[in-house]
Amino acid sequence: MAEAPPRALTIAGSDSGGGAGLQADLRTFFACGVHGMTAVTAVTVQNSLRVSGVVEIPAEVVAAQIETVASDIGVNAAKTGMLANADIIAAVAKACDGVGIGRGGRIPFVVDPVAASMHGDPLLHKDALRALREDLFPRATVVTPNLDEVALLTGIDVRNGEDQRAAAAALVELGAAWALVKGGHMRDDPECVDLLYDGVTFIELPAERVDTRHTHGGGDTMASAITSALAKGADVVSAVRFGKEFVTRSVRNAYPLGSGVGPVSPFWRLAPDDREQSGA
Ligand code: PXL
Repeated sequence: MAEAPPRALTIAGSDSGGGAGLQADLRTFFACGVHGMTAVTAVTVQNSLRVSGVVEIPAEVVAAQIETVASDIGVNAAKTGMLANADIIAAVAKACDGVGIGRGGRIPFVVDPVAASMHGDPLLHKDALRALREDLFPRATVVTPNLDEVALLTGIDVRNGEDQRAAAAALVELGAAWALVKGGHMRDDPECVDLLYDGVTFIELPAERVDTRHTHGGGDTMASAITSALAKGADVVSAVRFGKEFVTRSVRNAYPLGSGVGPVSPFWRLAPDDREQSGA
């Protein structure tokens, strides 16, 4: 009998197209050798072109999923994705406190503040941004916004490295232990530089910009790779470096699907060709 691997929990929405959301999270957990568990927050009706429907799960059912897996199976690290509304966010904060997830407890907590799909379809009610800032950021080991989310959360429109530092500082000010401001959306930059900050030290994480339009689930994959590394006991800086490397390889192995945007592939280790030989 094999030994049980570390366990990671994603608190996130379902993407029926299998590209992003909890499907991307689970793929990444398993690709990283971690057992993946889910607290489902919403079911999206979605393909490669658009999100055409959303059903939100009752907040108490989201909380019950967290409590039920934590009390029996145990959680070594957790992450959030789509949280949909303020009631769910409040219930997640309370349930996480109860089982020791987040800064008040001993279980690392990655908060990926998902607000919209890459097509701009909303995945979070506008009035829930405040709950995200006030209920979740102070509990976060690390927050992982992209630049659109940074603008919504801090009002800072990041166009260069200086803005990126100001945004990271604002996010730490909101209570996150670490902020990772992802630079992937600064499109005129030939590199894709992410910035990690803990209130003391700025750490720049550069990577090549991969030329593809198939990046569906990229943010989820990175946050899940970070969560996997934390579940295995890595410190935050090593976990984020691992996540950056992992997502760059996953984007390099993204594939077309449907007639819209295809998903990144966390299974790049199984890539059928030798694209992996050429890079990082
Ligand atoms: O990639 C962000 C994301 C998270 N969760 C769900 C999504 C998406 C993007 O489309 O659909 C359910």
